[in-house]
Amino acid sequence: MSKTLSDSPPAAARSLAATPLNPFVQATFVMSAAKLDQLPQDETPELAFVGRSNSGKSSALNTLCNKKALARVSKTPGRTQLINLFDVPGARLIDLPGYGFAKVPGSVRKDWGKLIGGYLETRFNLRLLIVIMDIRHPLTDLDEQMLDWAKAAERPCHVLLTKADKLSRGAATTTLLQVRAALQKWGDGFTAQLFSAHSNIGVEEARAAIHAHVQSANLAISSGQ
Ligand SMILES: Nc1nc2c(ncn2[C@@H]2O[C@H](COP(=O)(O)OP(=O)(O)OP(=O)(O)O)[C@@H](O)[C@H]2O)c(=O)[nH]1
Ligand SMILES: [Mg+2]
Repeated sequence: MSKTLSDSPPAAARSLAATPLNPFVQATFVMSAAKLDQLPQDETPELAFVGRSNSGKSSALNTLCNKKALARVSKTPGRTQLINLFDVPGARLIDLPGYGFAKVPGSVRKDWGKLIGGYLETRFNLRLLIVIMDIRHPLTDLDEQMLDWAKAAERPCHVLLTKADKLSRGAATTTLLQVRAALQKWGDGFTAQLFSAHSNIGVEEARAAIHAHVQSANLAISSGQ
């Protein structure tokens, strides 16, 4: 039987980091939405990839799913302009447009803002934000606003400090520790790790962390917290 992200792990397998789970490899493209009312109205838990434009959201999603071209990657910032939806067993992955790209014309930026903001405000089934930050520019003002929003909306966040291949291991670790210390301001549900889509740093760790977040969200819901 295939594993689903919303299944409870067997009691003996609580150590998720050691569990070779990978429902992500079964990801399939569902649809692109230009408007919120096109999104499916069901209770499937959603995990959304958010972050600055060009930070590596689509690349991270592809790497987690072990598929090269599931979500479209580009050197040109602002590539993802629609909300792209992918099904995995028991959950849905959402690739959102990036924020903070200054060269996009104001009118388009306004539409994206509406789309991202509207998505975040209205999706009651949003369980986790996977916040992608380029390790060379972590915790920008817009990232902090996103974390503030997540805190207020009681949504946990797992930060992938991506492009870790661009730094030495020592420099990457120093940044990770600084980011983890800074995340304490937002509380327990805010975690961070190193990641690289190019050299596969942190891929298993990210799959396990995302799975663990989904589990604890399910537990909180089923116990009425
Ligand atoms: N070195 C390195 N480059 C990366 C990594 N991840 C992404 N990139 C590069 O960063 C650029 C942007 O990647 P995308 O995945 O398209 O970024 P995005 O956040 O989805 O961008 P938008 O959809 O435009 O917001 C591409 O040129 C990628 O090849 C990584 O882990 N390491
Ligand atoms: Mg993208």
